[in-house]
Amino acid sequence: MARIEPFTVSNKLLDQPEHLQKQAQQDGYLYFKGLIDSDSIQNLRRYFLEICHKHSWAQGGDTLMDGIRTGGPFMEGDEGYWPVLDEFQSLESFHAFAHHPAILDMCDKLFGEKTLVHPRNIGRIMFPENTKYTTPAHQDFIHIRGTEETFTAWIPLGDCPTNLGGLTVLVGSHRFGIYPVKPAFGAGGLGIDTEPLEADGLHWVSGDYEIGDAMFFHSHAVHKALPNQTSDKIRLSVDYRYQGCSQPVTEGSLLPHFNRMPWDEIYKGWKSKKYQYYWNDFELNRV
Ligand SMILES: O=C(O)CCC(=O)C(=O)O
Repeated sequence: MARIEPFTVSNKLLDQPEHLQKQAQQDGYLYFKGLIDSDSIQNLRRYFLEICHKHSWAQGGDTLMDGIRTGGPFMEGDEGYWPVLDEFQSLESFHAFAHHPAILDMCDKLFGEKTLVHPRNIGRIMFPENTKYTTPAHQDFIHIRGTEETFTAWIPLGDCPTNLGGLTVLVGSHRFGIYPVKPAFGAGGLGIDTEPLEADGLHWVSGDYEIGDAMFFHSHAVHKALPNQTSDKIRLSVDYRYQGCSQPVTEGSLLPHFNRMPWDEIYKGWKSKKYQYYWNDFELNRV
Protein backbone atom coordinates (compact mmCIF):
# COMPACT_ATOMS: atom_id res chain seq x y z
CA MET A 1 0.00 0.00 0.00
CA ALA A 2 1.46 3.37 -1.06
CA ARG A 3 2.31 5.72 1.80
CA ILE A 4 0.64 9.15 1.58
CA GLU A 5 1.66 12.09 3.75
CA PRO A 6 0.55 15.73 3.93
CA PHE A 7 2.33 18.37 1.81
CA THR A 8 5.25 20.20 3.41
CA VAL A 9 4.25 23.86 3.30
CA SER A 10 7.10 26.14 2.18
CA ASN A 11 5.66 29.64 2.76
CA LYS A 12 8.23 30.41 5.45
CA LEU A 13 11.00 29.93 2.86
CA LEU A 14 9.67 32.63 0.54
CA ASP A 15 12.14 35.13 1.97
CA GLN A 16 15.03 32.66 2.07
CA PRO A 17 16.01 31.81 -1.53
CA GLU A 18 18.79 29.40 -0.55
CA HIS A 19 16.50 27.37 1.67
CA LEU A 20 13.79 27.47 -0.97
CA GLN A 21 16.21 26.03 -3.53
CA LYS A 22 17.41 23.41 -1.03
CA GLN A 23 13.86 22.32 -0.25
CA ALA A 24 13.07 21.98 -3.99
CA GLN A 25 16.28 19.99 -4.55
CA GLN A 26 15.50 17.70 -1.65
CA ASP A 27 11.80 16.91 -2.22
CA GLY A 28 11.30 17.85 -5.89
CA TYR A 29 8.29 20.04 -5.08
CA LEU A 30 7.26 23.21 -3.25
CA TYR A 31 3.76 23.73 -1.87
CA PHE A 32 2.48 27.15 -0.85
CA LYS A 33 -0.70 28.04 1.00
CA GLY A 34 -2.52 31.14 -0.25
CA LEU A 35 0.29 32.20 -2.59
CA ILE A 36 -2.16 33.74 -5.03
CA ASP A 37 -4.95 36.18 -4.23
CA SER A 38 -8.35 34.55 -4.49
CA ASP A 39 -9.82 37.33 -6.70
CA SER A 40 -7.43 36.45 -9.54
CA ILE A 41 -8.41 32.81 -9.27
CA GLN A 42 -12.13 33.46 -9.02
CA ASN A 43 -11.97 35.66 -12.12
CA LEU A 44 -10.30 32.97 -14.18
CA ARG A 45 -12.63 30.33 -12.76
CA ARG A 46 -15.60 32.42 -13.85
CA TYR A 47 -14.23 32.81 -17.40
CA PHE A 48 -13.59 29.05 -17.66
CA LEU A 49 -17.02 28.15 -16.33
CA GLU A 50 -18.77 30.62 -18.61
CA ILE A 51 -17.17 28.81 -21.54
CA CYS A 52 -18.16 25.42 -20.07
CA HIS A 53 -21.73 26.68 -19.58
CA LYS A 54 -21.90 28.05 -23.14
CA HIS A 55 -21.04 24.54 -24.39
CA SER A 56 -23.58 22.90 -22.01
CA TRP A 57 -20.86 21.33 -19.88
CA ALA A 58 -21.73 23.21 -16.66
CA GLN A 59 -24.67 24.85 -14.91
CA GLY A 60 -25.03 28.62 -15.31
CA GLY A 61 -26.83 31.29 -13.30
CA ASP A 62 -26.49 31.39 -9.52
CA THR A 63 -24.68 28.04 -9.44
CA LEU A 64 -22.16 28.83 -12.19
CA MET A 65 -19.23 29.15 -9.76
CA ASP A 66 -20.04 25.78 -8.16
CA GLY A 67 -18.77 24.08 -11.34
CA ILE A 68 -21.60 21.57 -11.58
CA ARG A 69 -21.37 19.35 -14.59
CA THR A 70 -24.28 19.12 -17.02
CA GLY A 71 -22.51 17.44 -19.97
CA GLY A 72 -19.57 15.20 -20.72
CA PRO A 73 -17.45 13.55 -19.59
CA PHE A 74 -14.96 14.66 -22.24
CA MET A 75 -11.24 13.97 -22.34
CA GLU A 76 -8.29 15.41 -24.24
CA GLY A 77 -8.47 13.97 -27.73
CA ASP A 78 -12.28 13.59 -27.79
CA GLU A 79 -13.91 15.43 -30.68
CA GLY A 80 -16.24 17.28 -28.30
CA TYR A 81 -13.35 18.53 -26.13
CA TRP A 82 -11.69 20.90 -28.59
CA PRO A 83 -14.27 23.73 -28.87
CA VAL A 84 -13.96 24.36 -25.13
CA LEU A 85 -10.19 23.94 -25.02
CA ASP A 86 -9.73 26.30 -27.97
CA GLU A 87 -11.75 28.98 -26.19
CA PHE A 88 -9.67 28.53 -23.03
CA GLN A 89 -6.52 28.92 -25.13
CA SER A 90 -7.75 32.20 -26.55
CA LEU A 91 -8.41 33.81 -23.15
CA GLU A 92 -6.06 36.68 -22.45
CA SER A 93 -6.61 36.32 -18.69
CA PHE A 94 -5.61 32.64 -18.78
CA HIS A 95 -2.21 33.51 -20.27
CA ALA A 96 -1.78 36.68 -18.21
CA PHE A 97 -2.38 34.73 -15.00
CA ALA A 98 0.79 32.68 -15.67
CA HIS A 99 2.71 35.92 -15.01
CA HIS A 100 1.13 36.59 -11.61
CA PRO A 101 3.69 38.59 -9.55
CA ALA A 102 3.53 36.17 -6.59
CA ILE A 103 4.47 33.28 -8.89
CA LEU A 104 7.26 35.15 -10.63
CA ASP A 105 8.68 36.41 -7.36
CA MET A 106 8.90 32.85 -6.04
CA CYS A 107 10.34 31.50 -9.31
CA ASP A 108 13.02 34.21 -9.59
CA LYS A 109 14.23 33.11 -6.14
CA LEU A 110 14.04 29.43 -7.02
CA PHE A 111 16.05 29.86 -10.23
CA GLY A 112 18.38 32.57 -8.95
CA GLU A 113 17.78 34.54 -12.14
CA LYS A 114 14.94 36.05 -14.14
CA THR A 115 12.21 33.54 -14.88
CA LEU A 116 11.12 32.51 -18.34
CA VAL A 117 7.40 31.70 -18.37
CA HIS A 118 6.68 29.06 -21.01
CA PRO A 119 3.74 30.27 -23.09
CA ARG A 120 2.48 26.69 -23.59
CA ASN A 121 -0.13 27.08 -20.87
CA ILE A 122 -2.58 24.30 -20.07
CA GLY A 123 -6.12 24.53 -18.74
CA ARG A 124 -7.66 21.33 -17.40
CA ILE A 125 -11.24 20.25 -16.91
CA MET A 126 -11.57 16.96 -15.07
CA PHE A 127 -15.03 15.46 -15.05
CA PRO A 128 -16.68 13.36 -12.36
CA GLU A 129 -17.61 9.76 -13.24
CA ASN A 130 -14.55 9.51 -15.45
CA THR A 131 -11.97 8.01 -13.10
CA LYS A 132 -10.51 5.78 -15.82
CA TYR A 133 -9.05 8.98 -17.31
CA THR A 134 -7.45 10.25 -14.10
CA THR A 135 -3.97 11.59 -14.95
CA PRO A 136 -1.51 8.69 -14.53
CA ALA A 137 1.87 8.85 -12.74
CA HIS A 138 4.36 10.53 -15.08
CA GLN A 139 7.29 12.94 -15.36
CA ASP A 140 6.79 16.18 -17.29
CA PHE A 141 10.31 16.23 -18.72
CA ILE A 142 9.49 13.83 -21.57
CA HIS A 143 6.77 16.23 -22.71
CA ILE A 144 8.82 19.43 -22.20
CA ARG A 145 12.57 18.65 -22.56
CA GLY A 146 14.94 21.63 -22.67
CA THR A 147 16.30 22.12 -19.15
CA GLU A 148 15.41 19.54 -16.54
CA GLU A 149 15.30 22.50 -14.11
CA THR A 150 11.86 23.41 -15.41
CA PHE A 151 9.13 23.54 -12.78
CA THR A 152 5.41 23.07 -13.40
CA ALA A 153 2.99 25.11 -11.29
CA TRP A 154 -0.24 23.24 -10.62
CA ILE A 155 -2.96 25.61 -9.47
CA PRO A 156 -6.56 24.57 -8.88
CA LEU A 157 -9.10 27.22 -9.84
CA GLY A 158 -10.88 27.10 -6.49
CA ASP A 159 -10.81 24.85 -3.44
CA CYS A 160 -9.78 21.34 -4.41
CA PRO A 161 -10.35 18.78 -1.66
CA THR A 162 -8.84 15.35 -2.30
CA ASN A 163 -12.15 13.89 -3.51
CA LEU A 164 -12.24 16.47 -6.32
CA GLY A 165 -8.98 15.02 -7.63
CA GLY A 166 -5.99 17.21 -6.72
CA LEU A 167 -2.42 16.59 -7.81
CA THR A 168 -0.08 14.43 -5.75
CA VAL A 169 3.73 14.04 -5.98
CA LEU A 170 6.09 11.16 -5.25
CA VAL A 171 8.60 12.86 -2.96
CA GLY A 172 12.25 12.58 -4.03
CA SER A 173 11.39 10.74 -7.27
CA HIS A 174 13.11 13.52 -9.28
CA ARG A 175 16.54 12.34 -8.16
CA PHE A 176 16.79 9.16 -10.23
CA GLY A 177 16.53 10.29 -13.85
CA ILE A 178 13.88 9.26 -16.34
CA TYR A 179 11.74 6.19 -15.66
CA PRO A 180 10.37 3.83 -18.32
CA VAL A 181 6.83 4.60 -19.49
CA LYS A 182 3.98 2.60 -20.94
CA PRO A 183 0.74 3.70 -22.62
CA ALA A 184 -1.91 4.75 -20.09
CA PHE A 185 -5.32 6.40 -20.00
CA GLY A 186 -5.54 10.03 -18.92
CA ALA A 187 -3.71 13.28 -19.73
CA GLY A 188 -0.40 12.73 -21.53
CA GLY A 189 -1.24 9.11 -22.36
CA LEU A 190 1.92 7.67 -20.73
CA GLY A 191 2.28 6.20 -17.26
CA ILE A 192 5.05 5.02 -14.92
CA ASP A 193 4.81 1.93 -12.72
CA THR A 194 5.49 3.45 -9.31
CA GLU A 195 5.25 0.27 -7.26
CA PRO A 196 9.03 -0.37 -7.30
CA LEU A 197 9.65 3.22 -6.17
CA GLU A 198 7.10 2.91 -3.38
CA ALA A 199 8.68 -0.43 -2.38
CA ASP A 200 12.03 1.44 -2.18
CA GLY A 201 10.44 3.75 0.42
CA LEU A 202 9.36 6.77 -1.63
CA HIS A 203 6.03 8.22 -0.51
CA TRP A 204 3.32 10.44 -2.00
CA VAL A 205 2.18 13.79 -0.67
CA SER A 206 -1.36 14.99 -1.00
CA GLY A 207 -3.99 17.11 0.74
CA ASP A 208 -6.93 19.47 0.43
CA TYR A 209 -5.92 22.46 -1.71
CA GLU A 210 -7.63 25.72 -0.77
CA ILE A 211 -8.17 28.58 -3.19
CA GLY A 212 -4.84 30.37 -3.71
CA ASP A 213 -2.67 27.33 -2.95
CA ALA A 214 -0.10 26.41 -5.58
CA MET A 215 2.26 23.50 -6.02
CA PHE A 216 5.47 23.65 -8.07
CA PHE A 217 7.35 20.51 -9.04
CA HIS A 218 10.58 19.62 -10.84
CA SER A 219 10.31 18.25 -14.40
CA HIS A 220 11.63 14.87 -13.21
CA ALA A 221 9.25 14.61 -10.24
CA VAL A 222 6.74 11.78 -10.64
CA HIS A 223 3.21 13.05 -10.08
CA LYS A 224 -0.37 12.01 -10.80
CA ALA A 225 -3.90 13.20 -10.12
CA LEU A 226 -6.29 11.70 -7.63
CA PRO A 227 -9.62 10.60 -9.12
CA ASN A 228 -12.50 13.05 -9.17
CA GLN A 229 -14.87 11.14 -6.90
CA THR A 230 -17.56 13.78 -6.58
CA SER A 231 -20.93 12.98 -8.09
CA ASP A 232 -21.30 16.17 -10.11
CA LYS A 233 -18.37 18.64 -9.78
CA ILE A 234 -15.90 19.60 -12.48
CA ARG A 235 -12.29 20.05 -11.33
CA LEU A 236 -10.69 23.08 -13.00
CA SER A 237 -6.97 23.74 -12.82
CA VAL A 238 -4.08 25.25 -14.73
CA ASP A 239 -0.55 24.02 -15.39
CA TYR A 240 2.06 26.67 -16.08
CA ARG A 241 5.74 25.99 -16.65
CA TYR A 242 8.76 28.04 -15.55
CA GLN A 243 12.54 27.95 -15.93
CA GLY A 244 15.56 30.22 -15.53
CA CYS A 245 15.85 32.42 -18.63
CA SER A 246 19.46 31.39 -19.39
CA GLN A 247 18.61 27.67 -19.49
CA PRO A 248 17.89 25.65 -22.64
CA VAL A 249 14.32 25.75 -23.94
CA THR A 250 12.71 23.83 -26.82
CA GLU A 251 10.61 25.37 -29.58
CA GLY A 252 7.71 23.16 -28.46
CA SER A 253 7.52 24.98 -25.12
CA LEU A 254 7.05 28.23 -27.05
CA LEU A 255 4.03 26.96 -28.98
CA PRO A 256 0.40 26.81 -27.81
CA HIS A 257 -0.68 23.62 -26.05
CA PHE A 258 -1.65 21.10 -28.74
CA ASN A 259 -0.64 23.75 -31.30
CA ARG A 260 -4.13 23.86 -32.80
CA MET A 261 -4.02 27.60 -33.64
CA PRO A 262 -1.11 29.97 -34.29
CA TRP A 263 -0.42 32.63 -31.67
CA ASP A 264 -1.71 35.38 -34.00
CA GLU A 265 -5.12 33.74 -33.98
CA ILE A 266 -5.04 33.23 -30.21
CA TYR A 267 -4.13 36.91 -29.75
CA LYS A 268 -7.09 38.20 -31.80
CA GLY A 269 -9.30 40.18 -29.46
CA TRP A 270 -6.71 40.62 -26.70
CA LYS A 271 -6.70 44.08 -25.11
CA SER A 272 -2.99 44.27 -24.36
CA LYS A 273 0.22 43.26 -26.15
CA LYS A 274 2.09 42.81 -22.85
CA TYR A 275 1.97 39.01 -22.84
CA GLN A 276 2.10 38.49 -26.61
CA TYR A 277 5.42 37.07 -27.89
CA TYR A 278 7.07 38.33 -24.68
CA TRP A 279 9.63 35.50 -24.87
CA ASN A 280 11.25 37.18 -27.87
CA ASP A 281 12.54 39.84 -25.47
CA PHE A 282 14.82 37.20 -23.91
CA GLU A 283 18.08 35.98 -25.42
CA LEU A 284 16.84 32.43 -25.43
CA ASN A 285 19.04 29.35 -25.35
CA ARG A 286 16.93 27.43 -27.91
CA VAL A 287 17.56 23.70 -28.28
O1 LIG B 1 -4.24 18.20 -13.66
C1 LIG B 1 -3.97 17.06 -14.01
O2 LIG B 1 -4.73 16.10 -13.85
C2 LIG B 1 -2.65 16.78 -14.65
C3 LIG B 1 -1.60 17.83 -14.48
C4 LIG B 1 -0.24 17.28 -14.82
O3 LIG B 1 0.07 16.19 -14.47
C5 LIG B 1 0.74 18.01 -15.59
O4 LIG B 1 0.47 19.10 -16.09
O5 LIG B 1 1.85 17.52 -15.76
